[in-house]
Order: sequence, then C-alpha cells, then structure tokens
Amino acid sequence: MIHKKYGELLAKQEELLNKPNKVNEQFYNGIYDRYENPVLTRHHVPLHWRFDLDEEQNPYFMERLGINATLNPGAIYHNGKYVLVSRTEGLDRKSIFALAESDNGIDHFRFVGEPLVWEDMDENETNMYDMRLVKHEDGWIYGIYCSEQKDPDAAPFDTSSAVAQAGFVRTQDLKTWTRLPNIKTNSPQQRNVVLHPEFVDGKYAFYTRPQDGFISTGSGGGIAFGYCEDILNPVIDEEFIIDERQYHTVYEVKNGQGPAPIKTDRGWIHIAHGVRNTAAGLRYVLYTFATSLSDPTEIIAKPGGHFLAPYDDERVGDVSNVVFCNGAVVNDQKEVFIYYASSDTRIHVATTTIDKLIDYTFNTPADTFRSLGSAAQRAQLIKKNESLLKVTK
Ligand code: M1P
Repeated sequence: MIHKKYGELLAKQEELLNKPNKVNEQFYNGIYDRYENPVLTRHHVPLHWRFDLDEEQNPYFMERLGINATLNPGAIYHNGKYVLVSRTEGLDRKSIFALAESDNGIDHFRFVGEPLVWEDMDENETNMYDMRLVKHEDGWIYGIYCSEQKDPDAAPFDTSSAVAQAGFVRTQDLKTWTRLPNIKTNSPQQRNVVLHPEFVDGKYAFYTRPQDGFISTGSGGGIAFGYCEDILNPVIDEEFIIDERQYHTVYEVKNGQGPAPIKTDRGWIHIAHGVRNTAAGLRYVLYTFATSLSDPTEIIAKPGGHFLAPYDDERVGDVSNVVFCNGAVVNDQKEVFIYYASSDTRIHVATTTIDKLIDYTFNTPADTFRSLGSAAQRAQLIKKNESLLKVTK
C-alpha cells in the first residue's frame, strides 16, 4: 500500500512545479533579467527518489534518501526543450547527475528519467560534479565533469584532501551515456575543464585550469587552452593560459571557464567565474570575455568587474556568497538562458539575448586595475552625460 502522506506531499510539490516564474521587477541592469524564483531546488526532486512509498516498510513516511541541494547544472537546448544536468547532492554529500526539463527554460522544470549512470571505470572516483554539456560539431554531446577522489598522498590524519580530475562521458540522446577515459593533462589537479564546441585547426580543443592544490589552485590557476588529438583517449600535452588571475580583480584568487563559449558574429563569448578573497571567505562571481573567431586563444574584449554576483537571498546557502555557472543555452530566437547556482544550494536562470551579451562584453569599459583609473573612467561618463543632460534641459 502506498502511504497516505504521499498524495498530500505530491499535491504540494505539484503546486511548486507548476508555479509560474516572473521577471524580478526590483532588479534592473539592462544586461539580463533575473527571476523571482529559483528554477530548480531540492524540493523539485521527485518524492519517489527520496521516500520509500510503502506504508508497511515506512510507516512514519520518513525521507530515506534526502536531497541536500541542486546546483551547478550543465545545460543544453535539445529537441525543443531546455535540459539541465543538475548536480543533485544527497544528504550523504555525494553528488549525482540528474536531468530536468522545461518547455520554456524559466519555469515548470521537472526531473525526468533516473539519475545518470555509466560504466564504472575508476573505483577510486568518490564524487562527481559540475558537468559541462557541449554539443560538438562532430555530432556527439559531451559531458565533462569533475571526478574527485581522496588524495592518496595525504597524511593519515588528513581525511579531507582530494584530487580532482576531468571525468568524460558522451551521448547522442541524453539517455545512454558512454564513459570515456578521464582527460589527461600534465597538471596534478583539474577542475572546470570544458570542450570547445568546434574543431580548432582540425583538432579537439579544451579549456582547462592547471592547478596543484585542491581548494587553492596552488602554483597554477587561470583559464588555459589545450589541444587533443584523440577524443577517445583524451590527452592534452600542453596547456597555455589565455585568461590569467590578476591582483585586485574579481578573479584574483581563482577563475574558471563556465559553459562552452557562445559563438556570435563578433567572437566567442565566455561566461566564467572569478573568485576573490574577503574577510568572510571566498566570493564567487561571474564575468565575461570574448575571444577571436579566427583565433580562440586571443581575448579581444573583457569588461571590468563582475557580470553577475550573488543578489539578496542568493548570498546565503551551504557555501555562502557564491554564484557559479557551468550551463547556458541559446534558443532558436537567439535568446540566452544562463543557469547559475547560488551559494551551492539552488539553481536560477538569468535571461538575455546574444545582442545584449555582445553589447555588454564589447562596450563595458575594461578594468583599469587602479582606483584613480576607475575614478577617471567614471568622470568621463559623468561629463558626457552632463553635456547631454544640458542639451535636453
Ligand atoms: O564552492 C564554490 C565552488 O567551488 C569550486 O569551484 P572552483 O573549482 O573554481 O573553486 C567547485 O567545487 C564548485 O562546484 C563550487 O560551486
């Protein structure tokens, strides 16, 4: 017998899943719209993924396998649907990947199918998270994720240190997934590895982040670029930095490529995350830059400061003061849906258009790296506007 509590909770959950999401009218920057509600939270996870419905086995209707958070989704526009591969973190701290779909990309997201699984190629892999979903011009959809295991060289008392590598899978239909070997680089650790969606000089190309620490990037850091000859045996022999960390910027401590870059007439537009230090710990924000269509390793535009930062309630969560993005999609109308998680807890969307992304990335003043430079930049804007305001008075 199904427990009677199930129907009651299901009705409540249906209310949440069917709730329309509206643009947050309190927020305006002309660059993108934010929305009133997150698009995917732990409360969206189907009840039968969490509860044993059997009244006899579960008389108190306890949540047997609870969910702690939904965050950092890969995203793709597939067969007319907005599909997220949600990092879905159980109470046991392990993240699993699960698909959620919506017809409009801003609400009515529902988990579909079952948690994603594939051949277990590495018995030491403990945790998996932050998948980048990339539709490559070779016809496959690739998923690159962080594959984490205990650091075998950690001292016996150290039960936290880990090694992160780039796990690799591919699919045609988002249902059947083939596990490929981890992407090998010369770096002891890797996170935020992303496949470039097109061949570059006839080769597969990746964004990487060389690092020799787990939380800290150690002597590494920066967004790097590297080529790979054989996608079925992926090895990147050389990684060279294209976007460095820099003192007193929003990406001074760490940065990382977000989703695969978006191709536009003016260049490839990248959404990346930048991390700075504060007295309250690390602060994660998003920033953008553009690379050349003829040479994707060359940065041709980079606005100063952040593009999107934690806002209001987004500031608080399991890891507060964080926004992180590894999924964005462009639909047939050239509308852009940027999926980001706040404070490692829930998933939101921000919407914009390709034209606005181009305008923002190419016309926002670059960082001057000095306060007096920033003052001069702002004075120039004020003077220009004052003369305009005089004319129209
Ligand atoms: O907790 C914030 C983020 O920290 C890591 O990102 P990075 O590798 O750039 O430091 C990741 O663990 C990410 O999942 C997490 O959101």
